[in-house]
Amino acid sequence: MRNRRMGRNVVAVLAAALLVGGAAACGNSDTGGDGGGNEKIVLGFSQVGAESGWRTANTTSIKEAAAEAGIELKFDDAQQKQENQIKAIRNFIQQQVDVIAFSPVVESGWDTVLKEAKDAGIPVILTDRAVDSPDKTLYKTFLGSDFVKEGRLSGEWLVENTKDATGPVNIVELQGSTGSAPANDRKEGFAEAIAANPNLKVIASQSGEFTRAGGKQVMEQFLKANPKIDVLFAHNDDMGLGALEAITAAGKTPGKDIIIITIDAVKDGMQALADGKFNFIAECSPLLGPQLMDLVKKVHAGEEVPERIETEETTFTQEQAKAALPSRKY
Ligand code: GYE
Repeated sequence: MRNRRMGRNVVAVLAAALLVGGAAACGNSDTGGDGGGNEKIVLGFSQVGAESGWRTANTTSIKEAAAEAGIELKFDDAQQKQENQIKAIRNFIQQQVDVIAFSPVVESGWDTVLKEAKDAGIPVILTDRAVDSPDKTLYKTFLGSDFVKEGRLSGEWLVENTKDATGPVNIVELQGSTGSAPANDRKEGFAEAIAANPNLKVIASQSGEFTRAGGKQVMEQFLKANPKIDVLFAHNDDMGLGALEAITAAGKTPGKDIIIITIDAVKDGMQALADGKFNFIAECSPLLGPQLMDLVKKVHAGEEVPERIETEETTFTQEQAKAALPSRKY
């Protein structure tokens, strides 16, 4: 539900953004130009952190695309903390950047700071993760994946590949960061899909914070507490990769004794899939930079943009991973 609650842009906001955005661009001019359109657009971007391979690839994509597009990027790493993101956004407002973009670490609690940006006439673009604010005029658009779909595709693959099971299939789930859109939505989509087969049961589900260390540690606990684990569903590759260590240390063979499904399809995850240690990955593309810069230019120019822009993605089996690996960019 969450990702689809996008509202319409309001003309008044657009007009305000145009006016103030234009003024801010003059103020930030690095050319000392005369308003003839030579000024660089200044983008303030607040990143979640550096918790995963996905995040690293996303940061690189944003930095490269900004340079390519001639956009001046003020980049802030929030180290997984909402308070740091709020601080960064307030700084951007104070510096009168032209556009603010951010990937919200959690879904809730953004209304106040987004209202401050709106009052300052600075347009905001959500990238990668959504917020649950009921007021859709607080941001211009949301660029990112359909996380519910990623969870559903993962669950559907499992339903298809366990249809001959005669008894219970015990699933453990490594959730992403608590309260984040991808953790909430992937859980929801997966649960929806596996409901098709009553044999499939999630017997334990806990956050591994989207990190390898978190995935390893929580998987160790899962293995200690549950003698029969048939499937691991990890909300990202990194947690799955961490879990591999715990599974091997417990004397089990990943990909055989325990079926492993993950999300992202970063290189290390794809390698594990090609090596037969993972069984299925639903892709989530981190390469949002070029599309984001395009949107930044458009909202800065006061153009209408779609309220929701969905990233295109696919899924991979072991065979497909072998074929795709050599040309994988991240
Ligand atoms: O799947 C995970 C990262 O928000 C889509 O965050 C992103 C998620 C990604 O840490 O690896």
